Amino acid sequence: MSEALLPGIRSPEDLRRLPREALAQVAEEIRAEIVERVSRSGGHLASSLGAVELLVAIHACFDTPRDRIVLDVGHQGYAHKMLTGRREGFDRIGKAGGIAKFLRRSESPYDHFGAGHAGTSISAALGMARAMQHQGRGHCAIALIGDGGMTAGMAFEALNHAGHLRQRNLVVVLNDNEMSISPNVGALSSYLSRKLSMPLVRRMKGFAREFLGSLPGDMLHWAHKAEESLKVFFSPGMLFEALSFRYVGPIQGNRLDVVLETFANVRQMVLSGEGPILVHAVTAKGFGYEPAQQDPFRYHGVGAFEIESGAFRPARPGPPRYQDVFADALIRLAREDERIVGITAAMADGTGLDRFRDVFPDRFYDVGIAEQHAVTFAAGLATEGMKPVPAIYSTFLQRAYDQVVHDVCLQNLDVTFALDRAGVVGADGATHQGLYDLAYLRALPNMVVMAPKDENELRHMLATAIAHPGPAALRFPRGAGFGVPLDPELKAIPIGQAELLRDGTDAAVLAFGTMVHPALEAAAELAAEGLSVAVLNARFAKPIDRERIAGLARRCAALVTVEEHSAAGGFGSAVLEALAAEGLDARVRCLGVPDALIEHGDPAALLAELGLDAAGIARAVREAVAAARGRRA
Ligand SMILES: Cc1ncc(C[n+]2csc(CCOP(=O)(O)OP(=O)(O)O)c2C)c(N)n1
Repeated sequence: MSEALLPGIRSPEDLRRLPREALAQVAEEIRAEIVERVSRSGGHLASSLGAVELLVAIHACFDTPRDRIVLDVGHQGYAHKMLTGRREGFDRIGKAGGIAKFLRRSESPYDHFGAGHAGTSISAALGMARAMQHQGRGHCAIALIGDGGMTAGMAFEALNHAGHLRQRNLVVVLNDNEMSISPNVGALSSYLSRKLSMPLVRRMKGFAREFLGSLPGDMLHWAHKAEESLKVFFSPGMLFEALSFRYVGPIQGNRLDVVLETFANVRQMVLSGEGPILVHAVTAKGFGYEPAQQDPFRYHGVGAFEIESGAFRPARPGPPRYQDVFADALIRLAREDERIVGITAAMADGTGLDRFRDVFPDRFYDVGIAEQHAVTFAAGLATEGMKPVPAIYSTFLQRAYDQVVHDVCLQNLDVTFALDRAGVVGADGATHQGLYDLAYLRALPNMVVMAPKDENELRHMLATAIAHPGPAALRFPRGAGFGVPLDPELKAIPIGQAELLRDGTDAAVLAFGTMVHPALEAAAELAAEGLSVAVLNARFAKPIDRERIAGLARRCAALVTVEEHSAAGGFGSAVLEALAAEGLDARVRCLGVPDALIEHGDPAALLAELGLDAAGIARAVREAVAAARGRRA
């Protein structure tokens, strides 16, 4: 290969200065660099590899950043990051102080819209396109969305609206690789692939062209029209044309010559007011790196690996992950109760529900990236006496809030929400932190909200939530448990009952979920200093164990609440409300996450920085006791 070109590209302007023939080399260099850097630091590999040509071509053909590019989720955007001056940042992607794994407006003037959650790109791009129209600017907005992202309700809502507006300066690029994280689901996805794979379609199109081409000259105009209609009828375009989009495709999205030509034409179409346009690009997830292309599911999000063989570093043996303990407990309960069904919104692997699917394929539902539908679908199942368990990350349930309120809680339906990744998530950063679920669930009528102190209690809480006849949510963190022994039997815990793990008289730590074990450590440390500190495993954030908490408030000079959640509206707030209702004038310090964005970084380091570890809890108790003694003196 001739001299490397990528180091000379600091922005898309540099890319556009290169001759077209050089762009294939740029794409190759980007691909090699993605593989090389991700092999060291981890990240979203397969999606980013599949989108290299699309991103090179979009930046080469459009006038970015004046033309806006909006990436759905942002996980496929490494080529975009490399073309926009962030190559060096890859050494610290997802690490403290480094660049984000997703998109952030604060990171680059080329990230026009922050992303991390799927399905938002078309709405945002439509808003931008509309704003440009209002302001008399002649540029366009381009949304790049995967076929997985397209299963989100929002994407359809946006297509519907864009078609209604006939938004001339909007381009939607559908990156169709038939994969979400696992194989994509849904009628749209099968429609697209069915249409594409029909051999008849290909033959019909060829035949039509020949036949119509042989017609006399004055019929040529009609011939073209007829060919267009036939093409649209037999291609996936019919659907999008019905929504008032001009359909371009299907094109081979990993053929750089093809995508360059297509986007150059599309830009001309936009300039002559022919939008909205949908470009249907068929790509291969993991393209160009054999192991990822062979197994795109395994290489969706990866840790470090060896480039030559594709082999991952062997996982260090350790305690089981919460998600696996959850799934195994659910399988066990489902064996005894046929009413139990598992639901995931495109996260079968992440939530552990793939294990459930293997045992109960008929009682497992992957609804696509459609959290809202997942919740109301669960509500519908519950009305007929089933016991649905939607397993959804804390951060993604945010999208289905009205469904939780209106469809589940107001009707007091028997739905068990398993909220995985609740707490600080680490490398995925601000968009994925599970820090708000207590606040948004605690306010709801009929809802029970709990969190286990460890993986063993998680199993009992799952049994509790499923036995409870109304809505219940249990939140648990990402990653491995504590390695505690697992009880042979699963027992329901009385709703609202906390557990006093250690008695004390100087102070009490009211700990919630993941903070219980650090609180016990802190109490042991403080005992060595002569302080007698009680530790309560609160278990429930709604209803809280008012009686026990009031008792501790009466006995101890200082109370400290601690939770891996936003301090505003969380468990500590519930304690303050309860004490106020009891008329108790207790001194309470609430430890939690402050009202600020929590960025990516190592979870343990982040928690320590936030004072949410044994040392931080001990410090807070010392201060609280000193303040209380000062007050008494
Ligand atoms: C609302 C929401 N739910 C779930 C996810 C988790 N997630 C991240 S990427 C992804 C799959 C996206 O598939 P697709 O859009 O087809 O892109 P591809 O990776 O195939 O290129 C999912 C489910 C998310 N980011 N947002």
